Formats: sequence, C-alpha cells, structure tokens
Amino acid sequence: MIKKNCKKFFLIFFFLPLLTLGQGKGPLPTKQQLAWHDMEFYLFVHFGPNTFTDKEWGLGDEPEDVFNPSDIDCKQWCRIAKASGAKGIIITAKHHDGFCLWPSKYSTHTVRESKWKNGKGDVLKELSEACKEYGLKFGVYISPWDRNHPKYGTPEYNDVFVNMMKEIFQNYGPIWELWWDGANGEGPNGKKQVYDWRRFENTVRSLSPKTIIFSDIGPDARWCGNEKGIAGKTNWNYLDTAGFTRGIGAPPNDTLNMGNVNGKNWIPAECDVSIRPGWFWHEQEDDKVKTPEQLFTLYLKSVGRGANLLLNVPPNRKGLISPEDSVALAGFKNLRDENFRDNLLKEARAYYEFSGKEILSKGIKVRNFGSGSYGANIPDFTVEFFKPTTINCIILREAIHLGQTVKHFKIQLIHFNKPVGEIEGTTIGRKRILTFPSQLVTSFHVSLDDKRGNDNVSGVAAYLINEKLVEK
Ligand code: FUL
Repeated sequence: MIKKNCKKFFLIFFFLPLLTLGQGKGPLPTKQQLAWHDMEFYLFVHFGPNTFTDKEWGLGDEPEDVFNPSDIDCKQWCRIAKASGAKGIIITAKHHDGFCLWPSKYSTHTVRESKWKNGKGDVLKELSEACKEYGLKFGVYISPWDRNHPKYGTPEYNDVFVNMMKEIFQNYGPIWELWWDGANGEGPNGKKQVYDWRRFENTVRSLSPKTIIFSDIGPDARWCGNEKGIAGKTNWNYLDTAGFTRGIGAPPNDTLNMGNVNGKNWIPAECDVSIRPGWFWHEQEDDKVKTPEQLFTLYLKSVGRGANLLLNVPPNRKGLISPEDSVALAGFKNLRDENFRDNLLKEARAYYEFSGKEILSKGIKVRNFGSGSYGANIPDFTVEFFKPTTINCIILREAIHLGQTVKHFKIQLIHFNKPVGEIEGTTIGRKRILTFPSQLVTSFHVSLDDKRGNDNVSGVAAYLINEKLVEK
C-alpha cells in the first residue's frame, strides 16, 4: 500500500477534489481578499514627528522642523522587510498629529514645511518607489483624526480628507492596503469630526477598486480587537457590520477577535502589533525589542489562527530601522525557515476513513477518490506515517475560496492503534497551526464537524519544531 514514490510531497498536501465542495453558500472572499490572505505577514511603519519628540500621540502643534531624519533610506527598510519574509509595508502617511509625510496641498503641516531636505523631501514617494523596486506591496495608514488641521470638526474637513486620499492614490499608487484608524478625538478647536465614511469609502473604491480597505469593520479586512497581535482561537472570517460604525460604534472587541459564525460579510482579521512596546521609535525602548521567539509565538497566534500579521517596525531618528529590530526580524525569519522546513508528511499517506481508499499518493495527485462524486461529505481522514515519527505541530488548511465552514475539529494522535493524545479546536480558516508536546506517532486521525455539511479542508502538514516554541 505504502508507496515509496511519495518523495516529492509539497509542503502541504492538497486535497484537490475537496476544492470543489461546499460551493455557493454564505459570503465568499473577493479575489483581492484571497490574495490578501496569502500575504500572511507584512510590516507596519510608524514614522513622523513623534519619532523625534518621544511621543506616541502628538498634539498637532509640533513645529514642522522637528521632523528631520538625518539619513533616511527607505530602501534599507525594504531590504530588511524582504529579508524577514514580509510581503509589504504600510506606512503612517498621517498620524493623529496631522503631519503629512508627503507635501499635501491640503495642509500646511507637512514635510514641505519642515527643514528636512529643505522642504523638498517626500517619504511616500521614496517608500512607494523603493517598495516597487523590492517587489513589496505598498500600503498607507491615514488617520482621519487630525489634531492639527484647522478645519477638523467641520464638514469641510471631510473634503480635506477625501482630497488627501486622492493625492495619495493618484501620486503614489497602486495602494495595496489602506488602513483607517477608528480613533476620533478632538481637533485643535476642541471639536470632534463627524466622518463621512460612506463618501470616504466611495472615493477609495472609485479611485482604486482593488485596494483592501482595513478598519475596525472592514469592508475588506477587520481589526482583530487588540493591539497585541493575537487572533481568536475561534476566528471566523465572517463579520456582521449592520448597525455598527468605525471607532466607538464598532462591535465589541471580542466579536472583532472571533468574528461571527454566521456573519453576513467576509471580513477577515488582521493582527497589528509593534515589535517594541510603543508604535513609534523611542531610544529607551531599544532594549525592549521583541525576541525572535516572541515574534514566532505571535506568528502562531495570528497567521496560525487564520489571520494576517501586521508587525510594526518603527524607523529611528536617522530614518533607518535600528539594528536591534533588524536582528530580531532576521532571527524571526530563521525560526520560521528552520522549523517549517521539513514537512514530515513527505513520508506518509492520507486516506479517508470510510472507504479506506488512499486519497494522496504522489505529489498533489489524488486517486481513488470515493465514488467520483464531488458532492460527498468526507468528514474524517487519517494520515499514516511510513515509520514511527515524533511530531509536535500539525497544520490544517481550509479551502477558503469556498468559504469557511469547519466549526470544530479533533485530531487523535495514534501510536500503533493506541491513542496517545488528542487536539481539539474550533475554526481552521486559511491556516491553523497547532502545537503540542512532542509525541511519537504512527498515524493521526482528523475528524471535522462542519457547519454546512461540506468539508473544505485543503491541506495538512506535520512538523517537529523546537520544543521551546510549542505554544504554552
Ligand atoms: C491606534 C493609534 O492610536 C496608535 O497610535 C497606533 O497608530 C495604532 C496602530 O492604532 O489606534
């Protein structure tokens, strides 16, 4: 039964026939969202006057001259991002202090008014060009809350915000992701703004229909409900947004964290977190940069729970990513490479329990698939190793282009017919990484409880990772 020709298994097995199951029920991801899911991990860059004033939330009255990076090099950011395996960079084009990192015509609080490069500098231009050169996606964070703009708190500010977005999209595009912060405090005149979100959204959709719009409630990607970078162990890609608004009117954080099992919209979670305690660079935090191991744990708790990881790495006053951060990022990359190098299922086969028929033999080829009917329900499958193998990590994947349907799963670890451990969980989503104490097994059995009666599992892999990295 066990064929030796199973050498070239891909990192993940693909259960091709299952990809056609479960079609057409519930919301599905758009093409752009599917591509977004595959981005997995990318960098956030908080940079602006706060970098120079040691603040996290500037008041908006900081003189423009405080912004003066001595050796800015956006290519250095890109090289470091690339080397870390990040697939894009999202920059704070404008944070709450209102300072624009591009010479906006709609503000007098910009790089143009600073002495940096004699007012001729433009961070968005430098970074968007560097991202293109390095093959990284380029995204912008633009805070609607503006503590500087004199029009903030009046209907005219909505025009200002729309015009700023037009400038950004027209001059620095393509913009892969737009990040809307829900924060809404007072402006310089003590007033709060009533944001015209519908207009903002229409503007972006008409300027750049493929841009992923992130906010608390999407429409394309949602906040994961905390700034620790941790997705829910139960993490539905669905969310109900009716009756909710961005910011204070958003759904409760735990709803954002877990999504809604029967939610009406496909709005997956993105986990934002900083590599340092603060979002902006502060010298006194140089020794508080997260370690590669801590970053790996965050990866397990975000990407490993079906979400994306947006990791903030703030440049320093020179305009460079500090060595402490780049070393940690390189270590993080090494850990992912080393620990996920060998899919132990290269030496295994998988089959459906009910028929005993082999579903995988060589590479991604599938044979003897049930009765030939793709509509069949196949809730359980077994993976059998060629020889007893020690594992402490199993990855499951769901074919999310068909929706997300698995609401509960159980994995039984088996050593020569004897159960030796059990792992249980709820959702799978794009990728579910499960770690557990090392166990010698000869097989494991996966049972799926699917809310729609269609199982969309599209892949499984097993590893032996460094014991210290197993989630506690
Ligand atoms: C929050 C902001 O208030 C923080 O300063 C930071 O930008 C974070 C990513 O979003 O809402």
